[in-house]
Amino acid sequence: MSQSSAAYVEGAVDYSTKIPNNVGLANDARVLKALEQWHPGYIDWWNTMGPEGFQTADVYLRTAVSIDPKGWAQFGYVKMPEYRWGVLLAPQDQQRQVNFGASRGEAAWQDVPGEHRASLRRLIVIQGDTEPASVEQQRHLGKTAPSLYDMRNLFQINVEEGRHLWAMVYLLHKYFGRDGREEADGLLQRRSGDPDKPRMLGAFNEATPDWLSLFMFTFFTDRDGKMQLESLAQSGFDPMSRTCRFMLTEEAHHMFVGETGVGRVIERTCEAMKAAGIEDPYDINKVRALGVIDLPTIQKKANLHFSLSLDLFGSEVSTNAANFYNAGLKGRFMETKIEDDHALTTSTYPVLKLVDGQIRMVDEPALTALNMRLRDDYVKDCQGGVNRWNKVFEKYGVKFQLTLPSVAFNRAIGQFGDIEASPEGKQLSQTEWMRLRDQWLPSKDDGAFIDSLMLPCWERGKYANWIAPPKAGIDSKPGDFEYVKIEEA
Ligand code: BYC
Repeated sequence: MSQSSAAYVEGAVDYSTKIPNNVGLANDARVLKALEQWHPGYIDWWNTMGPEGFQTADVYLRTAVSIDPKGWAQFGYVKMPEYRWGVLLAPQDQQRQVNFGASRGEAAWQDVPGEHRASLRRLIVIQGDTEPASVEQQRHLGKTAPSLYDMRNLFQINVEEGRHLWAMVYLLHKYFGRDGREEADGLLQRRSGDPDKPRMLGAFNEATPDWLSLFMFTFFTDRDGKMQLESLAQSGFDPMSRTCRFMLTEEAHHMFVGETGVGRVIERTCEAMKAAGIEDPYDINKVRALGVIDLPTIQKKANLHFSLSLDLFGSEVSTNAANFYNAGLKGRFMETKIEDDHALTTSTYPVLKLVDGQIRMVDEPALTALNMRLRDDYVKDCQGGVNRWNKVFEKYGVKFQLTLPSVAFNRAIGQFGDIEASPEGKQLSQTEWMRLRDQWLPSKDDGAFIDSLMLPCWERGKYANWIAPPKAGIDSKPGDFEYVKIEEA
């Protein structure tokens, strides 16, 4: 595992440098020095903005030790500030080409084409900005963790988001000279929710006030991360593609935490309702009296996080997206599996638009409709998860189904950014919206109720009353495994 730079081989991770990597940093003095100079600022950011109150606790974390599909995860106790954040790229394919856009068929670029420099830098900075933002959003959640298992999963996600920041910062330092250095510094300066220096994208300035929000965020917003990374993994700029491909392997666990987290909340509520003989899921007071989260409130949280995440796809019709595609920088989900000309100069794509005040499907040039297409792929992916949640209701015989609201509901960006609509997609006046809003989105009271349940449950093998235990432990560990050693914190 650990090896000297002389023995550096593609795929293996070199732990001899301060920054573990599989990109030969030991032989790249300029970039190594730049990253070593950036490192203290990062650690400072982690110590002040990372998980609050647990920086000295031993946490059972996985660390990437090789990019080999079987061997990349090694589990062990680590204090988070000592986690080995590394620069890890998926293996290079010498035959890889630019697979779409005007340069289709050229050998994939190992350096940044001059004419695409500004666009590429912007894509990298936006991607990079989301990673520390999510750590900032989640920093206070450790204190109310419903179990050591959940706490460990939160911290695993946090350190990996930190690593994803490293991944983007490596690209900036390696390929963008002085501008790259400035952008890398900027990534440590912006702060989620700070009105003076906010993070770049809307959803990353929202609060993550409780654990149900965390699970919804990792289901819906990390899934946007998956779609965006899949599209960037198609990039003709090969280092970007390789970076994103490796990030995707980690992203899968984050979405697992979200999907199973919400699933476990649903399971526990259904179980408690059954035991108490409550048949009506809308009898909210009775359900809440059991100390579990009522199902309509779970729906409201899903409405909120789904709509915030849809905004992350940008405008349905976007010349930015067309330019990124034409330039070979950002492709479609599963680009190489799609059978068409991969140029999109003549085809069209159906886009939901607001036409004369009505929500209608309109054919638009496929090139400018790429954000819409990616969003459609995303909605399908979300629906799959919602269907799996709905199976839990069937299992318990509870008459309730979760649904995804209309894409026009609660939007700030794109076609529906300036209108109000119900979850069914019916347009509403401002007054109607203000009157009905709390039926569809978490109200202050809902927030206060959920907050009242957020009490720490840190006994080994125990879970807070509002959430069911997981089906299996992490790394096949037994139910009472001490995932975080709190007494050392
Ligand atoms: N908030 O043509 P438009 C993740 C801006 S999540 C604020 O509509 P475009 C993760 C846009 O920047 C994935 N501003 O959209 C998940 C542009 O500004 P300029 C993150 C927004 O550019 C969980 C203007 O509006 N990665 O990894 O086609 C935890 C007009 O833009 C928003 C990426 O997003 C917004 N929501 O698409 C941790 C991939 N939306 O240029 C991590 C990289 C748009 O006029 N980013 N604007 O100043 C992109 O591909 C694109 O920039 C976007 C926007 C998809 C975000």
